[in-house]
Amino acid sequence: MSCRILVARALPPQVLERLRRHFEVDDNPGDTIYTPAQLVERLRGKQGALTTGSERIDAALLDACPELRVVANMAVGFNNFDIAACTARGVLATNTPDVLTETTADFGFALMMAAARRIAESEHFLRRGDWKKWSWDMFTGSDVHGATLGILGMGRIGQAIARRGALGFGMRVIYHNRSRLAPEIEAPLGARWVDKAELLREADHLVLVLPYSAASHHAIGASELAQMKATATLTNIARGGIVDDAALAAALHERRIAAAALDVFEGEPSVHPGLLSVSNVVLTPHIASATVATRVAMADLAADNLIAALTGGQPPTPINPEVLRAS
Ligand code: 8YV
Repeated sequence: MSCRILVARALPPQVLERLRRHFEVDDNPGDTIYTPAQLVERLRGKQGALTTGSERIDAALLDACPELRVVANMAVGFNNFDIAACTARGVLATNTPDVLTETTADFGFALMMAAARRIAESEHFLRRGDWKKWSWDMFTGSDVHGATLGILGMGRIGQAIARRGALGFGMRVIYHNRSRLAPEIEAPLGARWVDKAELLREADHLVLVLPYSAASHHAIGASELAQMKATATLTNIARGGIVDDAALAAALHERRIAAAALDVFEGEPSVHPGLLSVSNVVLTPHIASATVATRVAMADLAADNLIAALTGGQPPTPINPEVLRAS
């Protein structure tokens, strides 16, 4: 008998079709966001789940759904999973690294450029009908080429952004990460590891690409913003909660930094009202990985993980592979 799975959100139809060839699929064509209680209800009696960042998999849910054997997140980030709780119960968790790296880096770079060159702000000005004349200082921003690119979190996506900056725009790359990159990765980028204080002090354009955890909560708050240059920009494509959005709104309002660009927010899809009311911030609705090709690749990889895990294969991208070794 085939396994039963829940596909918690709407998916590209061809991927759903592929899953139906292997499993009894409970899907969500209306793309409703389930409450935690609804999610438990739908997961009861299922062996697998395909989730997105919107579904929380925690100890209480796992205890209420003891048949669950694999949770496949369609995201590289997995702060919506309690991995220790999964591992303790022998539940395999998987994510979708690599397939979104370049697409997400493209978007991070685009956001950084939009903040530096005031693209969204000037577009709003034009649409409002406020453009009456040219003037020398109209929407003057700061250069990207030749500037210092600061990267906080130098994993796959951070390195892809560094490549764009160093090789495409002649930027000087500095980064801060728990661990230093191998010299053979640093050298072609001219990338230099610095401590966090130097990163904040030196970066002309600071991009956040670190995973969210209790340790990275409010990694950028009022005191970090105060250490940045008044001309600097801040771009967050990592996770809401890494930036203290209230502190950032205040800093932008008082022009303590020049501009910001945010794709992720604390408590999204709600956005701090202070961010909505300042002009020097570019705001996008968590779309850094949103190209058709990449979203299909992410869904396919999540499906590959589910299919392998529930049909005796080797899941390609496990987060807690120790569960596989133990079984
Ligand atoms: C997803 C992301 O779109 O992969 C991630 O970690 O943040 C995005 O690519 C989002 O998490 C939905 O699953």
